[in-house]
Amino acid sequence: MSDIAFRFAENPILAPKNLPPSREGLEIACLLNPGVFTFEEKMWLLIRVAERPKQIAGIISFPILTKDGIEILAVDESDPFLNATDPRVINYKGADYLTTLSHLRLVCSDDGIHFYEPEGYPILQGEGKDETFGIEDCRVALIGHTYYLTYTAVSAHGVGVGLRTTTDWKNFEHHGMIIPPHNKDCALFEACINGKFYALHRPSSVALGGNYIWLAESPDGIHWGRHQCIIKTRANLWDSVRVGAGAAPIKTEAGWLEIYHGANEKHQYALGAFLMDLQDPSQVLARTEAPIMIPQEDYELHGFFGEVVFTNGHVVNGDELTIYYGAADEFVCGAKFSVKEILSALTYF
Ligand code: MAN
Repeated sequence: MSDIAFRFAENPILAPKNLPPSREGLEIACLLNPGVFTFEEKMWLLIRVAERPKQIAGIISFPILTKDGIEILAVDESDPFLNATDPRVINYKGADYLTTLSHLRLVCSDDGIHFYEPEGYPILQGEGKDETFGIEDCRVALIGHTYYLTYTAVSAHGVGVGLRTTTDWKNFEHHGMIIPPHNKDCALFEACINGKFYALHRPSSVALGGNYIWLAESPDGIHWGRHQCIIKTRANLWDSVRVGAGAAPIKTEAGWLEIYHGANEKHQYALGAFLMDLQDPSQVLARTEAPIMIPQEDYELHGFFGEVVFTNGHVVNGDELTIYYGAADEFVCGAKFSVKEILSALTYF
């Protein structure tokens, strides 16, 4: 099976070995799922950097943030109270922990392919009691002159959506958790519609309902209401178990085009697209049946968590859509699409 993505020949463009860990004693396990924006005529990525302590044979150790800094928890691999079958999450004595602690790191580039860490910009770390297991998968939306950062805030309280805003990438205003657990994959529209802000987000439901994409409205981009479920999983298809929004919807003449990820029972992550009405985005007009991108390259099939392509950042230049994506939960990669080709792959309802 092939797809309609044109992957960068240089992929992966960033791997864990390309960045230094944020502090001594930690190693970078994964670089993944960057937010993307342009600023001062450069292309920028806000990368999720997932770190863990250097592992010692027979012991599983993982970091959490406390108000005094990083604390390392260590459990013997043979401990009967430990379940470590998923490389991303462990369960110990009935409580879930992440095996890695993620922060967000800025890198920039002149050509969109070769990225470096600029001097004088901060690392974005989890802060406060709702971010003790880290912050992840940040979408960046430019609304007016302000960048809105919507990211996954993780702690023992659950997984919710945090918001910070900035205009200069050096000073950040913290708005706390804007959508409480369990919720992630929050992408803001980059324009108001009839005076209102809009966002896509993804609550997770264990019993009734499912991992569906919802739309919300806001008067100010901070307080959200009028939530409506707009995209569900589809039985027996590539997006049968969970779906979640990518980056900000792309405004086209046909409607708001959203690139989203879907996963099946085998936790294989692929990308698809759907189209919302320009004036009333709660009206979904069309959706792709087949994925527009599936894991197929070695760096997408094999890594920290294989068979994953996941995007939450892109730039649009006329018909050219450049997505940056996490491959196998370990590498940052790039791919180009034709917006027209995605639009013609849609099936209208
Ligand atoms: C899932 C995966 C992980 C992530 C956690 C918390 O288990 O997406 O990569 O760290 O959720 O968001």
